[in-house]
Amino acid sequence: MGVHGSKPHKQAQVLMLGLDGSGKTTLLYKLKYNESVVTMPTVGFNVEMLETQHSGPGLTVWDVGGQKKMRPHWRHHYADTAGLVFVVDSWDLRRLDEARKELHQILRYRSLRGVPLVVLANKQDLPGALDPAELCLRLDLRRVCGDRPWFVQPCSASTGMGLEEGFRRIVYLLKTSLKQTQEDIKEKLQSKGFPIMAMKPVLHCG
Ligand SMILES: Nc1nc2c(ncn2[C@@H]2O[C@H](COP(=O)(O)OP(=O)(O)O)[C@@H](O)[C@H]2O)c(=O)[nH]1
Ligand SMILES: [Mg+2]
Repeated sequence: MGVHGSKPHKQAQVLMLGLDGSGKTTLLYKLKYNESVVTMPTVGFNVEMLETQHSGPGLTVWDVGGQKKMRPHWRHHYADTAGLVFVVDSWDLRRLDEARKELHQILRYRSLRGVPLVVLANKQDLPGALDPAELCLRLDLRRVCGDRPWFVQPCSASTGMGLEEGFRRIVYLLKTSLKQTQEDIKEKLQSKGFPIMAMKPVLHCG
């Protein structure tokens, strides 16, 4: 992952959101080029393609500006989103409540129903950063996620720790939720008396 080059066969859109300053742009470029970049507040968005291993879907990752005035634009990206990554500054306890409210609002959108979520508990290199279990409680994730597939990944965009794992996790959740959807469709068809033939997977995963 993180290697740029030939375009992978299938692309899945991953929307990366989070408050301004949580580290979205830093982590995107750390992951893509293994470079620490000096960031400016993102106005608009950055978009990068990431390849994954074993013929999994490639990821098109949208890093959308997180300043308050940019947040109303987040929803324009929801319709095409296969996976959500929400980045949190685990060290900045003063803004956790704001992060929780924004995340809960996102998850209420109809078009994002059931879309897998990975919360990146960023800035773990800073002393006093909340660990994933604490963050999970503070963001009230268990309740708000319901039966949506989700995971909290500790990481540091500065050192690179946990970044690949976080994006591998979203690929894993995408694959499993796709399988689940196919199972649900099969079950529904069967219950309506339709004969079941081998279903063609929508997305071929490795
Ligand atoms: N210590 C530390 N600083 C980070 C980390 N990730 C981002 N930052 C810093 O946090 C600030 C905001 O980062 P940026 O990527 O612009 O946040 P964005 O607004 O979410 O895109 C910058 O000064 C980054 O250098 C991290 O994991 N650890
Ligand atoms: Mg940014």
